[in-house]
Amino acid sequence: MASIVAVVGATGAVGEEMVQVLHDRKFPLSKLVLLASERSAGKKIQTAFGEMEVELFSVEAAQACDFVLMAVSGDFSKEFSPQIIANGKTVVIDNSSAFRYDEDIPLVVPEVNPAAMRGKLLIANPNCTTAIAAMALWPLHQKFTLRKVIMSTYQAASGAGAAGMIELEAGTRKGLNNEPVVNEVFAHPLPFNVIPHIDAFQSNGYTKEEMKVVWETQKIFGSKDIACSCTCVRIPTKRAHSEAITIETVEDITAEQAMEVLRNAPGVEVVDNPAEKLYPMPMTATRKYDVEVGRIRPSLVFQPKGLDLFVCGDQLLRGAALNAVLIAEAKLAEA
Ligand code: 11C
Repeated sequence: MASIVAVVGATGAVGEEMVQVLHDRKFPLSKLVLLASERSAGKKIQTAFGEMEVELFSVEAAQACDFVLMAVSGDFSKEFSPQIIANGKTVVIDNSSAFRYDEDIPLVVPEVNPAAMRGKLLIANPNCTTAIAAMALWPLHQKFTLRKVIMSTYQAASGAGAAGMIELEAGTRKGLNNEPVVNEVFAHPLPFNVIPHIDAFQSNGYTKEEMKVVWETQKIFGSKDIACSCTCVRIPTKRAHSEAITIETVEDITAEQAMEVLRNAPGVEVVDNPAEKLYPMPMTATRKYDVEVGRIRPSLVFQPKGLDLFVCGDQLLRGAALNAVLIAEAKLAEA
């Protein structure tokens, strides 16, 4: 059945991709509405559906839709998402972290825990870093049971939105011209640098981005028994996040077994042929729906119950817009 869908925040990097993914996946739309605050309302933007005018957000306008994809701040979502679903029918899929840790709000990667959103109207989309890792880790967890996950990330500028990508590009040009590189979005200049600081530092010394990986992996996988630890680092790439992951498993695991499982996993592309210089890279993972997984090898620490692997996924797609649209598709199938 065709649906009325609203994208709130359609002028941002994630909102723009949501519109593109709805188009590319031929989501059954009877109408698409782009909603935004006063700052963007009235703007005409080019989309895959042609030129569209951004309309002013109101709860009533959102409630006239079957699905509302929220690509806005957590504060905005916190205020308005509960008001929208109060009509008892509109499904809100929220890309912010506003509701991710509420016990009764499902946090969903559709390939992992679709049952969690059955009958629910407000669904949280995970942090991009978590969603990308989950694609590789879930199939391995199902077969070998994860005991520990230790992750270091190499995160692209797009995680900070369009402004982050612009700051990286402009700063790189300035750096090449030996001009001073200014930083407003990132904690330090990002070009020619790496920054081990994403989101706010917490009292335990980890950043919020790092703790999101811990909290969200445990919630999505439905297991507090998986011990996770993460170091999140911003690097000067544009829009695909990379993750070096070490796992310890309950069952014995070999690289060949893991590769076999991952080759059959939805949303995963195994790219692992070092002899041919084939492994996951942001350059090849960018604009792909599937997450690239490679460098799969026995952990030198946890062998025979552990592996090291490298994962790359498009932050704006798998980490945000694609996941949100897949949630909407799964809700449609539920109806
Ligand atoms: C980053 N992962 O790379 C963040 C962006 O919780 O949805 C997404 C933040 C979130 O900066």
